[in-house]
Amino acid sequence: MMANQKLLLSLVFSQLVLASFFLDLSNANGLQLGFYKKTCPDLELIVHRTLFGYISRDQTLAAPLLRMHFHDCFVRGCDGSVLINSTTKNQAEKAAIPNQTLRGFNVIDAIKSAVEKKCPGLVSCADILAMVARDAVLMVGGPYWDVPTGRRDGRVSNSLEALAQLPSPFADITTLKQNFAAKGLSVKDLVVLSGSHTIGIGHCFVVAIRLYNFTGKGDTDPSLDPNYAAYLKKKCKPGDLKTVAEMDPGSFKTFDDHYYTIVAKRRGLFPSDAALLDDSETKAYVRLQSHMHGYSFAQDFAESMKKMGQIEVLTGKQGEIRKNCAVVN
Ligand code: HEM
Ligand SMILES: *[C@@H]1O[C@H](CO)[C@@H](O)[C@H](O)[C@H]1NC(C)=O
Ligand SMILES: *[C@@H]1O[C@H](CO)[C@@H](O)[C@H](O)[C@H]1NC(C)=O
Ligand SMILES: CC(=O)N[C@H]1CO[C@H](CO)[C@@H](O)[C@@H]1O
Repeated sequence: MMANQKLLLSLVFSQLVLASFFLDLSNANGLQLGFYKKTCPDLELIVHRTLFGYISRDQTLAAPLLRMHFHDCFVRGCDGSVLINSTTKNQAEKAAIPNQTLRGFNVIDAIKSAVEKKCPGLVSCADILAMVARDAVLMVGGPYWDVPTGRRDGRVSNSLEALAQLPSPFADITTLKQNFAAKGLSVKDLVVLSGSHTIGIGHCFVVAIRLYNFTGKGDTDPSLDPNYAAYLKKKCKPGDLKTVAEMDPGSFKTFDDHYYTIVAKRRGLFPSDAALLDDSETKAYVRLQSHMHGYSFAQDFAESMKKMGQIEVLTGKQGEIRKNCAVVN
């Protein structure tokens, strides 16, 4: 090889190393891979093992735990504020309508207790939630991603903020794009992270408006496949507060790429799922993953989750390390 070619190569290489160095720093928002490596070397193992105890008994827990991390990150950043209980003086995020269907708080508490036994006062609830969401997805067949840690727990949790900042299942594509942009997430992140709806359930009372009174005239949402609407009407009767519908019927317990086929067939459960067909970029992604059997979905999902997990995080001396995830110290 000629000397100047070598030089050129090494220049390109050092540029790449430099570029990735800066990218890592700026992307990680002050978080760090292996933040607890010295202080709590068994952390990832404790989290994984304790979680596995629950998920191996009840696979449906993976979905609400993933959703919990999303709800945490979208309100005041990923600071564990979704885990805080209301008090006589404060209506916490948990009390907000979209949170009423969250579950799995007991799992987080059990993991936190197990972690506290080994490494007292060191590991934030926000970090635990981020690792749990990752491991939960992995345990039901989804991709793995690195979770840089070092998040600190917030001291504020407010139900009105949750209501204002969490995207509504009735939102149109413009609003959804704004909701995500407000958190530094792209249109691609929106369509990729919506793929979470390949696992889990939705309550009939959320879907009912689409089925029975979409514009207040006793009508059905025309964006819904009529055959699917008929199927859902059999399942979801007006006024039913209890029944749930699988978001990916037949495989709602496993993390696969069916979501995009479902949305492409106009069988997404919520208007916010259907809305992904109303924008050229999100529509193209839905079509592509549906035709190509999700060929890049797993990798895209891992990337977008890593990004979501870094929204407005508290680091360094900010916030606190909560002793009990449900109460501010
Ligand atoms: C794009 C905006 C989004 C809207 C409007 C939305 C809305 C909803 C709604 C209304 C439910 C049903 C809750 C119930 O009735 O019990 C739900 C379930 C769920 N969502 Fe989303 N979601 C969105 C994005 C996301 C994201 C970004 C994630 C994760 C990263 C996520 C993960 C989940 C999961 C896993 C479930 C199933 C929960 C269970 O089985 O209990 N969603 N979502
Ligand atoms: C938080 O609230 C839940 C549900 O009401 C309850 O089971 C739990 O004991 C509470 N935790 C604390 C520490 O108060
Ligand atoms: C449908 O919506 C309209 C307008 O909001 C309302 O007046 C009507 O009572 C609703 N019907 C049912 C069955 O809920
Ligand atoms: C999980 C949780 O805390 N859910 C609460 C959501 O808010 C309602 C009241 O608005 C409570 O009844 C639920 O317990």
